[in-house]
Amino acid sequence: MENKIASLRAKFDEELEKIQNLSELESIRVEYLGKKGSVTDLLKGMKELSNDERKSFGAKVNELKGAVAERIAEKTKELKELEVKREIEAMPEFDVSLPASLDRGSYHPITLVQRECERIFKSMGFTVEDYSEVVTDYECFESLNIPKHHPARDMQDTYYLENGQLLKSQTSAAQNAIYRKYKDALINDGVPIKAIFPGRCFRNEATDNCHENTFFQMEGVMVDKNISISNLIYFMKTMLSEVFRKDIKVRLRPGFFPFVEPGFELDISCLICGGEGCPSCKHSGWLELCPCGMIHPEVLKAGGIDPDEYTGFAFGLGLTRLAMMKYGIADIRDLNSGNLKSLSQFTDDE
Ligand code: FA5
Repeated sequence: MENKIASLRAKFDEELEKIQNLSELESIRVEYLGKKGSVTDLLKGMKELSNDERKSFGAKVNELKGAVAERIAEKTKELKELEVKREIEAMPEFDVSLPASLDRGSYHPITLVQRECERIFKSMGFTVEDYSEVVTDYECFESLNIPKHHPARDMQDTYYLENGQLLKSQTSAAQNAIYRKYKDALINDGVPIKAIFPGRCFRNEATDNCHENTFFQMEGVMVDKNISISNLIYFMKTMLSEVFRKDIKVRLRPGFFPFVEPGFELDISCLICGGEGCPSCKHSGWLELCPCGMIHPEVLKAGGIDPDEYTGFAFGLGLTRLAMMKYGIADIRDLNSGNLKSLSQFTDDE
């Protein structure tokens, strides 16, 4: 019996020596250590042995099993290192001194308008903030004066996660955190809060030419002593004239959002049809672009700011719709299409 062990070990060593790659190694592993493998087979002959012989033979078979497994592990490591080496050797030479390829990528139209808006607001003293896409119910609704079961929640068909959090349905979800971040500088040092926060929003919407389920907004807030609607209108006008660099028709009408009072809808005359009416503006000639208003006292309070002392405005610019209007894209769904042929034709005109 012991001869069998020795000759199996010798056979294994000889075969292992010839192995060239990991798949051959796996075959040999199964051949020796698998359920029906040669090492396991050795145990079958044990029935004919005496108790003592069986004990010592069993121990030797186990020893062989361990040694075979160890050699296979060593060989695996060796072959993996060899594969990496071969891959590196097969890589084409890379010359860092060569000029860059002329076939350059391009920015997405939404990135272009986002950057443009950021540039405009930064030049007017606003900071640009980043915010999470997964937020709490408090951030997205309660801190914005929308308690649980408030009918205003139905205005946005929100995606809830199993843990109770949700995919941000509006960039307003960042307002509370911004007030908390800057309130001490406002109260103690008199530094006005001036911030914009662009971000991706998600709503379970039926899509059409001007509605997507995933789209970008850019929120803006300004809080200080004596901020009024005139300040709001000034910043909105400046932003639109800088983005479009031509005269565009806008209208301001009353709008309801629980987090502003008074609230407005700022619409833009559709630039796809020139205001005649088309699928991009739902045949109304106008496109809702940037709702806004004076921040509700309850929202300031939730942010740790005294509404008797401070006032402010907030707006929620539809960045994706702005990209549509700026670049004459008639269907909002093209922006999420990933179609490089249509998306790569816009360039940064700076
Ligand atoms: C809001 O989301 C408010 N949070 C905006 C706001 C902020 C109001 C601060 C007052 C003060 P609304 O649901 O209307 O409001 O969305 C704002 C803008 O986002 C719309 O005017 C539109 O331009 C854009 N928008 C909304 N839903 C979609 C959608 N499904 N697809 C593309 N753009 C959308």
